[in-house]
Amino acid sequence: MSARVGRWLGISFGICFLTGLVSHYAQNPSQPVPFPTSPAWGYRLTQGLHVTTGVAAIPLLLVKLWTVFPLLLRSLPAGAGARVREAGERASIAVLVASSLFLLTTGLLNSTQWYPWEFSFRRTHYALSWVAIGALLLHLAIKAPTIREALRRDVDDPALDRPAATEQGALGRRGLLRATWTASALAVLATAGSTVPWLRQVSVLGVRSGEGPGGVPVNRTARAAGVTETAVDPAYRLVVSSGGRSVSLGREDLLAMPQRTEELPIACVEGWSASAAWTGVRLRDLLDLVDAPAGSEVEVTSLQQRGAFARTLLQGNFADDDRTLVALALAGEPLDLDHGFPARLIAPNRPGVLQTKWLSRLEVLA
Ligand SMILES: Nc1nc2c(c(=O)[nH]1)N[C@H]1C(S)=C(S)[C@@H](COP(=O)(O)O)O[C@H]1N2
Ligand SMILES: [Mo]
Repeated sequence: MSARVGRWLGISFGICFLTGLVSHYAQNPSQPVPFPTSPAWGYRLTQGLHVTTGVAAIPLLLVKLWTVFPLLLRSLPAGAGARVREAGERASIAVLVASSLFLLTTGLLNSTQWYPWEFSFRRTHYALSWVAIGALLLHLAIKAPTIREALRRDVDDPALDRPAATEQGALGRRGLLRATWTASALAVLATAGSTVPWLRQVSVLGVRSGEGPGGVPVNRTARAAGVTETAVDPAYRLVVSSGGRSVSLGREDLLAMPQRTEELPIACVEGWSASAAWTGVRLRDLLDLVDAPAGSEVEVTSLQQRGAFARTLLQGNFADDDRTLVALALAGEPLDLDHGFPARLIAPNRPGVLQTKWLSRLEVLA
């Protein structure tokens, strides 16, 4: 049972770890190897996989723990050497279990947009993912012979059982395996809807599964960001600057520039995503107004005064990409206040947290 459930748990953890690395790197301001701007849907896919495999792992981990739990409570074997080895292995399992539970719990709460803690989610979740993956690899190395042996045998074969486990319970092993796969599949269906449009109806657990203006859900509202007045102020200006040069543009000025429409997704780290047609000014056209050199990094500032996403960094390859827009409209309608009116950033293959709304400044960094 443990080897069979563990195989899928291992696959889920592997995908979750790799896609997590992608997400962490994509959010790093400094990127020695530039994060690619193509395909535009890349981050949508990797982050959807990240959240989905994490959710799938929850029932798998619970069943896995249930099947091995009595083993962890056995008394230690006789003999100093065997005792130290066994204690060491159990300590590594304790680290694996604790870090896995931490990752799945914080990840799940995060995907429901509930952050009942003080620490930085991203940094802590990332650091512990290394702990978990290290402990997992150690565990796999130690257990490899047992796993291989167990997977070769029929699941009902009692040869590898601990002595107390041979008595048949109400639910047979095949039954429990089927129940486990079903629980995992249901958990996936219940969450994946926030990424896969036709699953929206069945996604009871998916946050942001509802529709927002233009068919795109709203994350933080203008009210929550405290911009309800500044965003509609007739004196609004977007300031674009580079070195000593600077231009200041109202929404009418932006609308008078050549407009481009791009189909680009918003892909939130929390797992939901939605693709839409955004219309606005090419960011590069704005940078050209102030003669910003190619490859310039741009500091993007929002009208929002507080919060981690009020200011973000746009790397040079994103700034120069033809599809990166200062969006003024969504799905053919003027941008909704909650989607970032009067102007917001939208770039391909970029984590949602960096798609800054309610733009006030674009400042080219030297
Ligand atoms: N100024 C500002 N921009 C922001 C945010 C924010 O809190 N403040 N949230 C970001 C996050 S986390 C996401 S997922 C997207 C969501 O955009 P939407 O609400 O238009 O769907 O906006 C991003 N832009
Ligand atoms: Mo987000």
